Amino acid sequence: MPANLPPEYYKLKHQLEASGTDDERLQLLEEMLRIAPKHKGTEKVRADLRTRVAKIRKGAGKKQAKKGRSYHVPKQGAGQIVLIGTPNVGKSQIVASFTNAKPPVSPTPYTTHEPVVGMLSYENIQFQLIDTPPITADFVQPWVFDLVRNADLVMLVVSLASDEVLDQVDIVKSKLTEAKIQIAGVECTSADADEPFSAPFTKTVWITANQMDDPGAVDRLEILQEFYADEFQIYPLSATNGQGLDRLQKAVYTQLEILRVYTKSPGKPVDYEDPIVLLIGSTVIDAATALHKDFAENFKFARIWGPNWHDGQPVSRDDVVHDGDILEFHV
Ligand SMILES: Nc1nc2c(ncn2[C@@H]2O[C@H](COP(=O)(O)OP(=O)(O)O)[C@@H](O)[C@H]2O)c(=O)[nH]1
Ligand SMILES: [Mg+2]
Repeated sequence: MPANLPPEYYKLKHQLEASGTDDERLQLLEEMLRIAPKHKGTEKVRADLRTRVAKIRKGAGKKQAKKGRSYHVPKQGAGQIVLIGTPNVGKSQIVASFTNAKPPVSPTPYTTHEPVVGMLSYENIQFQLIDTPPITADFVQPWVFDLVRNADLVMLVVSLASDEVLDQVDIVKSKLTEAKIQIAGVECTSADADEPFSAPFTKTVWITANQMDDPGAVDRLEILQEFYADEFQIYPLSATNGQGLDRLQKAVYTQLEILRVYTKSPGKPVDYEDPIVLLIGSTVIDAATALHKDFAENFKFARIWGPNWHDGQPVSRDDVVHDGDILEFHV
């Protein structure tokens, strides 16, 4: 027998699945119980709601319900990238397909409640990807914006399998504006914001147009580009077949303004497996510091190899290194 629950019920259900605290959940569950009509078709739904209310009440007796969460994910690897977007666009699938982490992936929306962190290998370095709960017009976990503010790069994931692809951008855009996060390159007019930005956080946000493998994807990508290519860099991707990943990774590498230098011990071969990742403009002593504090403290000189140098040329601490250079420290 169909339950015929009112639309308001589903709205609450969505909020419930994205909610962070027991207090919040309890309130939502009670409201859902209140508005769920009583008849044969809703018996199971109502029983389930009552069980969940009881469970939270029992738990609350044991431990104080947390007031609101915040998450800080310590940076690892060459850069931290946060994936955000509306429900069901494939954020979790991207992390599941391309990293070692296994966030829950599901055709049912609202399956992600916690940040899930995975490392994406690109050549011999790694980027840190963070999966987040969905952003909707009605609700977003406030801590998602903490992750955004801390990130080196933000991917606004949309789905090319959906006709709502433009709305998927709009919703996230307006939520970022509400959170006073300015998107780099996107003009924030006062009509977007309820008040002028005092100290805006400016973030680079790229559109990752996922589900490129969908039969309607090419047409939708064209529409997306027509509307948003001026404001965003757009990267088509398929989380299921990997199409577009290589181009995206190369772009990330360039965007992060990083370089790799390699090290060798005197008389030994170069270690190409484990580069030192530095920001463009870094010096020999920055490389030594990144390697080990002893190398920096006891630094006498280094020899360097690379297209900008004579083979094995001695360099001093303040010389600027280039991508692909090889360093041999003498301490
Ligand atoms: N065909 C196809 N399906 C995808 C792709 N990415 C995600 N999906 C599917 O879309 C659904 C929602 O994915 P999920 O990662 O859970 O979405 P999220 O809510 O944004 O985290 C799942 O059934 C995925 O398997 C893709 O690139 N191609
Ligand atoms: Mg998810």
